[in-house]
Formats: sequence, structure tokens, C-alpha cells
Amino acid sequence: MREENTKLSRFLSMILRHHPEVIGIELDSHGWADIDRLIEGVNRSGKYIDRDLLEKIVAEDKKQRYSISPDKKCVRANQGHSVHVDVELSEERPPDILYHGTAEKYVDSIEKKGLLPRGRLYVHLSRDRETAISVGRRHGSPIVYRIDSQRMYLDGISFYRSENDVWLVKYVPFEYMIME
Ligand code: HQG
Repeated sequence: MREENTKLSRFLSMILRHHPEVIGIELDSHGWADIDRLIEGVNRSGKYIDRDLLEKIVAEDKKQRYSISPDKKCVRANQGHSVHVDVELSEERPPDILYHGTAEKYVDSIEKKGLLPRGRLYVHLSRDRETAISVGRRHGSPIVYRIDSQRMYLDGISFYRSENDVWLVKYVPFEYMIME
């Protein structure tokens, strides 16, 4: 994706996951934003977007962060929210092992408290180590934990999979984690 579209995509993530009020719009209870209002709001904020560009960003996003509604009127982020919306995640049996990337500076706290969602609604886990490393690197010197998701699941902890294949849980107790 072109650099300017990557910037616009980051802005859309911020709007659709955390702060829709910044451009004067609201999300419905399922996280959907009306596309016409979103376009007006983004353009009022001094950035430029139109429907073709929005559809291009949604289609080309590497992590498939967004979905357009079947009637094509709305768009939402598939995961990553801090605002309390229900994006109709599917509760599923996870792969036996999942990964979480974090930064070295958080290790002491994580070892005491386990993984907490902090600013988001869920703790984010990935299927592969490489994704976890790049997620961790966003915060500092990366550390990867292997999560015994099979044992968590068998112990009755619910796992949710987002449209774009990110695994989400409310909390990971430290007993299920091993540093790689
Ligand atoms: C850490 C990106 C101290 C946690 C990524 C993480 C992801 C603790 C940070 C998605 C802790 C929260 C989410 C504890 C957890 N003590 N630190 N007890 N428990 N933490 O950004 O997982 O590219 O909210 O390890 O790909 O980094 O934006 O979560 O380091 O899927 O689409 O607290 O965001 O997606 O940071 O990233 P974040 P995350 P996008």
C-alpha cells in the first residue's frame, strides 16, 4: 500500500477502534460506522478520502483490519477496539499453541499479573511467532510468549476469533505462558 494510504489506514483504525468522536461520528453497538458519514467526517478533518479509496484500503489492508457490511453502507474494524462494541466475534476452539508479542519492559508486570487487555477489550494473540515479534516490536525490545491455548481452552477459558484471524481472550493467567 502507498505510504499516504498507510497513514490514512492508521487514522481509520484510530477512528473505528478508539475515537470516532474525533471526526464527529458514532459507531453502532456492533462497531459499524456509516460510510457516507465517515467520508464526510474524514474530509472535514482535513484528510481526503472517497468511497473508492476506502474500498481500496479495506481490500488491500495486509492484516485485513476492516470489513464492509453486506449492504455496503457501513464499515467497521474487525478487532482491536477500546470502545465497547460487539463485533460478533465467533467463539471457537483455538489452535493448540498461540503466541503473544510484547516488550521486555512489560515482562516483570506480566509475570506477576498475566496478560491483561489494558486499553483494549481483549488480549490479542496470533497463530504465528513472526506476527508476535512484529507486534512486540511496536512497544520496544520484543519478547515472545508461547501460550498453551489448548490447556486454557480445556480449562474452560473462552477464545474468540476475529474476521481477520486474530485470537482474542479476556485474560491469560501466567501459568499458561512460556517465554520463547
Ligand atoms: C502489554 C495491533 C504490563 C501487552 C497488533 C502489550 C495486535 C502488559 C501492551 C493489536 C500486561 C498492550 C494489539 C501486564 C499485557 N503488565 N503490560 N500485566 N498485560 N501487557 O497495543 O497486543 O496493527 O493494546 O503485552 O497487531 O500490542 O493495530 O496490544 O504489549 O493485534 O491492527 O500491554 O494491535 O494490530 O498493547 O496489540 P496493545 P498489542 P494493528
